[in-house]
This record gives sequence, C-alpha cells and structure tokens, in this order.
Amino acid sequence: MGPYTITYFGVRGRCGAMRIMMADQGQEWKEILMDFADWMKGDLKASCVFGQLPKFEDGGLVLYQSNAILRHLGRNHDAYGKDGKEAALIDMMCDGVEDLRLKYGKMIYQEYDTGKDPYIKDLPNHLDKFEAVMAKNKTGFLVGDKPSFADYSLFEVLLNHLVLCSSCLDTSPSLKSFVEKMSARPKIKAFLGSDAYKKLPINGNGKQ
Ligand code: GDS
Repeated sequence: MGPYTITYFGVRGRCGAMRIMMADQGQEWKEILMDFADWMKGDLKASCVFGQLPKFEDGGLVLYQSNAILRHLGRNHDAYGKDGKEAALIDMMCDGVEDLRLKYGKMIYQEYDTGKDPYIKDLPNHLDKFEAVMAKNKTGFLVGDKPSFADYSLFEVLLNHLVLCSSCLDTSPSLKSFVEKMSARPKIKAFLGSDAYKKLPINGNGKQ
C-alpha cells in the first residue's frame, strides 16, 4: 500500500474528503499541485483516463474519479464496513452524498449569483435525508460503528455547506453533532488547522 500521491489543482474541491480521510487514518501522502496554465497545455489532460483531475497513485496503481479513490481508500484502511451488507449501505450513502455534491457544484460553478439563495432555502430538504440516517444509526456514523469513506465525504460536504450558510445544521441535531465530533478527532483537528489545508480555497472559482 502506497506511497500515495495526489495530483490536483490548488483547491480542496474533489480532493477535500480523501485528504481528510487520509489524515484521520494516519496515512501520509504526497501532493502534486497542478497549475491551471500548465494544465491548459494539455499533455497531462491527454494522459488522464477521463481528461480530468484528481489523479491518485497508490504505488503503481493509477486511479481517477474521486469516489473511486475514496472507495479504494475505504478498502485499504478498513473503512468500508464490516461485511457486504454494510459495504452496500456505505456505497448507497456515498452516492447520496455525491448527489448533494453535484447540486452544490452546479450552484457554485454555474449559478452562484442567482442560485445561492434558492439553494440555501431548499437545503433542509436534502440534509434531512442524512439527518434521518444518522439519527437512526445512533453510533454517530452513517453505517456501522466507525467512520467509513462515506462519512468522510459527508463530513467534508457539510463543512463546505457551513461556509455557505453557517446555520444550515441548526435543525439537524445528529448532523451537527457528527460534524462536531469528526472535527474534534485529533488527526482531523490537526489537519483542518494546518496551513496545507487552510491555504487552499474550497472551489476553483473562488466562490464558497
Ligand atoms: N467525476 C470526477 C471526479 O469525481 O473526480 C470529476 C473531476 C473533475 O471535475 N475535475 C475537474 C477537472 O479536472 C476539476 S474539479 N477540470 C479540468 C478539465 O476538465 O479540463 N466538475 C464536475 C464535478 O465535480 O462533478 C466540475 O464542475 C469542475 N469544473 C469543478 S473543478 C471547464 C471550464 O474551464 O469551465 N473546462 C472545466 C470546469 C470544471 O472542471
């Protein structure tokens, strides 16, 4: 396993969750930060399976697609449930988080000026689904009794939403407690307080 290398632009973006996950798992990784002007030259893009970053290297294994990378980390770090049933539920939750991430990305990148307020107004209708799962499981995690890659993905998306709207979890007590507890995990706390994390904007267009 490893060494791990992430190649990505200088943003949190699609690498936020995997970085938090690796930090919490005590896993070191190397970062290659890609300058957008260099990216536009096209050579790296042409070599990427889907023409996009992030690129993730685990020794000789090269992966693209941020959720495939999270799943790989889940397998490598025992964060993919205790059996096949839990793994299926974790996949389901990860896909649910992805749907929210896509809605957020569309608002941020395509319609921030006109779409931000309606997005925030509609947000409880999306967050309440995660709130219900979290409240039902009662362990402080989406599935099982320890963090899976889906928890890291949800945690990172919620952090971004708290920047968008600091009161967005006020009616979601289980999610609020989840964010507080994840933020207080010593390795996550150290990572979120690090320059490496703080210096990166959430999104590539400066909107948040
Ligand atoms: N599904 C992939 C994943 O999960 O890894 C998405 C990867 C992705 O979108 N990578 C972006 C990229 O490499 C950086 S994230 N862009 C360079 C390129 O395409 O040449 N993505 C949809 C998503 O996240 O689902 C986006 O909206 C990204 N926007 C967010 S930055 C366009 C432009 O200049 O406007 N050519 C590129 C905008 C763009 O990539």
